[in-house]
Amino acid sequence: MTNTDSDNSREWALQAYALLKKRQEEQKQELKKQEEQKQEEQKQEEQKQEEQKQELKKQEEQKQEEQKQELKKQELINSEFKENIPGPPKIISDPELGEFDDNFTWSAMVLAAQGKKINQISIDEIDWLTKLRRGLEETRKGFVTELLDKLGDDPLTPESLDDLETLLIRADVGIDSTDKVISSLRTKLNEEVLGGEAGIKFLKKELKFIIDKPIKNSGTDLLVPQKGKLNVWLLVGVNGVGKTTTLGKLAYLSARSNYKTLIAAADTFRAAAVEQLKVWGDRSNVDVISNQSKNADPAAVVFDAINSAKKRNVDLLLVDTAGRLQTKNNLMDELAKIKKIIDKKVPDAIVESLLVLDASQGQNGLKQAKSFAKSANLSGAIITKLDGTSRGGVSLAVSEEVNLPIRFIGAGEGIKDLRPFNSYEFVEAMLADK
Ligand SMILES: Nc1nc2c(ncn2[C@@H]2O[C@H](COP(=O)(O)OP(=O)(O)OP(=O)(O)O)[C@@H](O)[C@H]2O)c(=O)[nH]1
Ligand SMILES: [Mg+2]
Repeated sequence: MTNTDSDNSREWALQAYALLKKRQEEQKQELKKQEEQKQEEQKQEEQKQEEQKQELKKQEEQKQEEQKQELKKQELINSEFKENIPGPPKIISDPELGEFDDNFTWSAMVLAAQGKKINQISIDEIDWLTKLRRGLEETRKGFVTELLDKLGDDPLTPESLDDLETLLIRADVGIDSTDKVISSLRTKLNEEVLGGEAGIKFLKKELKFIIDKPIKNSGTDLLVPQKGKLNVWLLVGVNGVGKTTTLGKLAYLSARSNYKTLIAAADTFRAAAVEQLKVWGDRSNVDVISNQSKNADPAAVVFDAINSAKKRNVDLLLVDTAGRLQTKNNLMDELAKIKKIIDKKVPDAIVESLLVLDASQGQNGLKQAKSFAKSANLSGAIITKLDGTSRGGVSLAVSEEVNLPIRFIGAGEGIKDLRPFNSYEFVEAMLADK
């Protein structure tokens, strides 16, 4: 090998090395590039994954947001619905505590006699009993006062029984009830001597017995809506006796006792009836279902009211009915139609047909009761306008001759002037000695 060869060889080797180096370098670069590319791809992949993750997260968040919105919407709907559900009645101020007078003492004693403790007595109760006692003053005047005057402290005699008979009839107690009471007294007199006070005590017991009989027969001492069922109370009676007013007071009493209450304005005969009811509904925060169109069918109003009552889980649906129609037959047909709708739509509803009677109509009221009882399948009576009438005794005639349990009594035009009937309080107020 010549130098030149060797020089050439060296040169070649150098070149080869250089080439290899270059190649290696290139390979390295390539590898680096690949690596970088790989990293880049990986990065991109990671980024993509990240993006996907973000996207998924976003979607998830969006979904959650949508769900939240939906929930909010639902809550809003619910709250709107709740707003539509009759709420508690507006606060109606408590009556002021009056003087410590005769009315107060009498009322407190009546409550105590029924087992009430001092800390259980409310101003409302005192106020009511005072009203009842005052209301029955006229009935009492022509009766107890005269009786006590006649009797004095002397024992009862057969003659004083004749006087008592006349007084009872005059107070509209009715012939049947009067006969019953007088004959019991007569029997009693045959057994023992009765002084004036003992006579009054015995009389109270007898009157209470007469009033209590239909109540006991009905199996329910106090009429209240049954929870978990739809209770429908129809208020029926001739015009002007106080159906709508009584319904307003009942709506207040019911809402105040936490029953979900609704009113059906089924008196479509009298144009102003719906407005009158709405005023009462507003006072007690109870909704009124009505149909303002002319000649609306009362049964159709009841149909709508039942649908509404079911939707809102109502406990008590109060139905106002017309008192005057073209004929009495129309009135009875209409009531029958309303009842049919109720039976068909809610067969398990508890239906009460309550006859509203104006005490001041005396014997006329009794006639109405008899005629309604024949055709309207009544389950109870409500006596109104006991304030300021001398005919409160008609309550006894209704119990004895029509066999209707008295469920509520009204003694005034105010929202609180209606109470569940309490025979003890009624008889005590009717025969209070002052
Ligand atoms: N003093 C007194 N007035 C009452 C009582 N209840 C109702 N009234 C009055 O009696 C009048 C007639 O009452 P409404 O409730 O409209 O009688 P209604 O039976 O619905 O009458 P119609 O719808 O025409 O059949 C109104 O002026 C009432 O304020 C009560 O207990 N005492
Ligand atoms: Mg009315």
